[in-house]
Amino acid sequence: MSSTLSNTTPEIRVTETDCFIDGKWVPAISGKTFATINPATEEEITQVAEGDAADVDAAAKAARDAFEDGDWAKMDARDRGRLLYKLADRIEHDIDELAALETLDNGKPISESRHGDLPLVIDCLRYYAGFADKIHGSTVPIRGNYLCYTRREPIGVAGQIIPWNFPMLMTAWKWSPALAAGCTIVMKPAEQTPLTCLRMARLAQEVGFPDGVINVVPGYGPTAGAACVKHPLIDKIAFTGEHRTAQIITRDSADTLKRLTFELGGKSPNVIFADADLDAAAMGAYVGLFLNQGQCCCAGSRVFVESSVHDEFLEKLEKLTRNRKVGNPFDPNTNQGPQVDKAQFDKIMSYVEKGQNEGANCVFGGNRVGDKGFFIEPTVFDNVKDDMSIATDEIFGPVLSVLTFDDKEDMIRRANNTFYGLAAAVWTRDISVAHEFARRVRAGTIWVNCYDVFDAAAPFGGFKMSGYGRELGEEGLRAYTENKTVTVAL
Ligand code: TXE
Repeated sequence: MSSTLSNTTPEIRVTETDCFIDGKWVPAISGKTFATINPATEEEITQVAEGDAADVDAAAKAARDAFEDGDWAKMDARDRGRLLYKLADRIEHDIDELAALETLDNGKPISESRHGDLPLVIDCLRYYAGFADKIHGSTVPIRGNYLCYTRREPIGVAGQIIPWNFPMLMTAWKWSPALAAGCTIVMKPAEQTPLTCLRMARLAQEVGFPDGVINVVPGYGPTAGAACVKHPLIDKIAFTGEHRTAQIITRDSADTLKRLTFELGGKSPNVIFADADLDAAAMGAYVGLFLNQGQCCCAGSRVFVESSVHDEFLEKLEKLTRNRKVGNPFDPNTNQGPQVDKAQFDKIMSYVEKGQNEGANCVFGGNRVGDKGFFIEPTVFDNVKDDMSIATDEIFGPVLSVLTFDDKEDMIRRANNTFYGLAAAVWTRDISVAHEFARRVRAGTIWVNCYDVFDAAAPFGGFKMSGYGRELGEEGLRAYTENKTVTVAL
């Protein structure tokens, strides 16, 4: 591992810091603001409007009006799709600037925001743009002399609450299906990373989305977020974040019986059989955990290796980890930037300590990098046991746990021995073992001989405490629609 902390941050234009409500950029009604921090330097980037219940109320009313009445309600589905295509084109035009803004606010390496996140953002918008005029109902052959048909209608006003790990991509995952379906939006971006979501709202305004269709209220979860969850004019909450927050949202939404979709955390097993291509598997374990500083809901944080190839595998993994460049996220050669904030940094370091105290063997990393910015060495623990906290809890940082197995049955039982069920992967040349694993492991996504392969067309979401509902694909679109049955006497 090497580090490049000495490089400086380039000049980046930060122009959107207010709430965006009903097509206007407005300060929070309370006049309050909060700081968003550059995690690489710990310096304030700018102050941002701190919206709360009053701002959410204004946003919800604007979204309701836009949904019930006005240009959006009257717009043909195909024209909604055209607006989504235009937004995708506009983002593509500004891709370098948007990638830099994302890296500034979140800390992820510029190579990832420019060549990973942003292309997926654009792809997602285009995928759903094409769906806007293909949302069909069906005719239903009921008894008697009737014509019966169904209509897929937009669910209404969608409240969308997103985390900080993929700020623009989560915005795209939420906006694209909602807008294609004809919903309007009140979005609450994460308090750590509000800037790219606000810029996307500016671009949406510039390409012609009518006022009130997209509203963004930056602020904190228990105030602005909770206000979205409780607001009677909001029909649905789509949330990505921690399962404990989802439990609060479930309770808070009971009075208004909101439709809920949740994409939550994970402790995903990444299983390597002795017959696997070990170079590919080591790379899959390395990328599957360290991508985005380990801040991925689907991170392969439990790497199970068949005992007979443990030493060979570990050697390959260590070699990859040793070459990982940690440092200034604006250096195009950097592989790993800082964690998003001090709270996450402290949480991760406490797990490193727990791993050591519980008897796991730290074979690589385990320390802070430098003394400014929230940088942590890529860390590998070997000899991890199933009941250690580093093997049970979501760490959400660059801490990889290696466990061993000898028996397939036992491994599948252990892979499933978690209350999460977001993703899992298996590395083997045996097609039967691969498909058996895919069938028996209870997770929303299974990767075979690959990891972190995402596509706007492939549904994503969790079993068990990793959430419910799916994002992306046709299922992601359906989550923004209601089914209406119409029966006509003939
Ligand atoms: O999550 P929160 P945090 C996990 C990860 C991480 C931990 C804590 O393990 O270490 O969660 O991160 C808003 N009503 N994941 O604290 O609190 C909040 O403002 C309504 C997994 O950031 O869930 C933010 O916009 N909203 C994960 C969003 O919820 C509320 C991604 C997420 O914040 C709220 C992030 C409330 N009462 C963290 N409280 C993943 N699945 O990808 C907070 N929020």
